[in-house]
Amino acid sequence: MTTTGANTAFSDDIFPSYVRNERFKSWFKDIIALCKPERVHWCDGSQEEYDQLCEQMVEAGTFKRLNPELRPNSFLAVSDPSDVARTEERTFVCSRRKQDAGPTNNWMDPAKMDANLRGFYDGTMRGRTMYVVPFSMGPLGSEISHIGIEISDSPYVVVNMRTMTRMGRKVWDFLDGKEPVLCLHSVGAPLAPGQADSSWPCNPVEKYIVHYPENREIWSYGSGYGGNALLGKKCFALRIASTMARDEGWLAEHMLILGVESPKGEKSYIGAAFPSACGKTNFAMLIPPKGFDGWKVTTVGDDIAWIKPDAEGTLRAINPEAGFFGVAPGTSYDTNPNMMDAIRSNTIFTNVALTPEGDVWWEGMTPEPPPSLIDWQGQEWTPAIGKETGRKAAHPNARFTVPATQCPVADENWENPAGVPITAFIFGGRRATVVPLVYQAVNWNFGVYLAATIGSEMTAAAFGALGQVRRDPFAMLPFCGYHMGDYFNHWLQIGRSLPNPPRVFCVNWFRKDAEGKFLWPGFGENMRVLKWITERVQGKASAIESPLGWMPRYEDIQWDGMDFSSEQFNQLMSVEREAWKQEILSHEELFERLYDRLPKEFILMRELILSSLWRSPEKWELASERA
Ligand code: SAT
Ligand code: MN
Repeated sequence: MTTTGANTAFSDDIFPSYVRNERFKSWFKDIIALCKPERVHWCDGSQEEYDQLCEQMVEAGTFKRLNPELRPNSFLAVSDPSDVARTEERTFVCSRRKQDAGPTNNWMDPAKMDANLRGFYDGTMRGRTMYVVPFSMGPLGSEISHIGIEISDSPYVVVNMRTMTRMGRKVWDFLDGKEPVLCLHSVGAPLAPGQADSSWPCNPVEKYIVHYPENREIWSYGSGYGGNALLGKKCFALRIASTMARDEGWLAEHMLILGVESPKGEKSYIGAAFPSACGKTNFAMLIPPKGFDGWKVTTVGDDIAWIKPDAEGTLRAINPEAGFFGVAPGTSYDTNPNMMDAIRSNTIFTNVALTPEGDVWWEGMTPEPPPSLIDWQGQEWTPAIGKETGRKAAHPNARFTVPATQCPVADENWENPAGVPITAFIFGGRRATVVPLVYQAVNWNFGVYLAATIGSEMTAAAFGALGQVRRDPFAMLPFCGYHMGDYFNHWLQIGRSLPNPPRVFCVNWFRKDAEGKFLWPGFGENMRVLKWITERVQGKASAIESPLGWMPRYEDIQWDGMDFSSEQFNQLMSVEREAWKQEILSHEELFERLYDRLPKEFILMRELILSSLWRSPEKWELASERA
């Protein structure tokens, strides 16, 4: 760790000797003159540095140390109530041309945005320490990895970045001849001399999360929270990386990566994309149910995948992250025991409730809440108060930050610099009606169409009419750093370049019956679907043709250990002609928005699905087709 006073700001000796990257150096001189910090801290990524910063935050009131006997080396942070989630409406993609950002991103002319932002950043770090955080997304030295440098005035960001990325001194040694992504972050709360700091400094009025894809730069202002501030995550690993991937022929995706191993030791790796609130993290750590002795599911990543074709044309994927930044509410020993074990120590909790014993709690963690708590806003909370006021003990978007090494089912190759070979992609949404449990696209192009038109019903947490379907192409709607139509074309192009592209599947764990009861139990039982998928890829499982693609019959799924009738299964898999015609027609809304760059293949594929629906019975059922 090196700390220097800002009085050395303008001389070259402000740089430690290991900082040699010229692009970074000239950028840094500009930034330090603009932000005017009190001092500069060059992060080395060591445990000592982490411990010191945590201790410093305990003293400042940002962190509360949890009971070391219950949660060793773990902390609770509670944010300003205005700073609890990503702010999509304040997120911008400032490409040089507006049409390159496309209709799904906010855009402003980059020169105008720069002038605008410089006003905000002028003196924004007064009274604060500027931390310089070198980090690698992906294992250091991997062909698929990329390096970033984040400048931030938030120690909370530094310690979270240490868990979520490979952060530290050694990153600089891998930078020679490379172009780092330059990331600037400020909480937007300068301190006047003698002014007391708040425990969660942020700017409650102004927030900007700005991406300059051509410059490979990110400027974030006003928020200290998650994806707004940990710039390696959504900003770099998805928005900027997706534009790099488009230019360089690879994929940066909002996907988990998991490994599935059969009792015979056959191993497959799968990438899966789901919009938020679809159980992605639970799926990444699935525990095989009764009847699946000897099957293993292992985790490579839970949120982001970088995927690159190798010399043989196999798609190889890495998880660019080094930790999990997971949603706490709903996580329990029932829903995700592996994650519960992972977060027993060395974890930063944000916006959860505190128990009198100095441990954490959130809605859904245990069937019954503890008798009394301090809620995420520091107020007393009891089950009675909760009932009366509707107040939650933990914020619905409360998070934990935990090193991936603590995952008990981390895959043996999760840090393999060569990545893991992907043989299937799964896309899913949350749909109470219309969409069957699982179906396989007839080919790559068809799979791209299905992924592009994936939708999820609005949950109570999201703004919009309950039950209304929001299209979330590839679960990338808020994360694609360029025109979504170009993104679809890029996926089609990747398929053209591969001798044997992965198979594509769609799933829906959330279909309900007429009474509103779930038709499928989900969680560990999803293993039954996963097994069929891996065996389809290996050419071992049967399927029949449906109006939507290939589907398993009842007898194609392993039912050992589960009581599920063929009638129940057929109900879950049925395809209703009228509902699907409406579904297909409703894709028009998305297509209209993207029309100028929509792949022409999509128009033809839509016609193909419609024509196969026309020749299907009013209600297409697996059983009737078999008869
Ligand atoms: O806050 S983050 O964007 O990092 C988490 C998420 O929204 O998935
Ligand atoms: Mn995510």
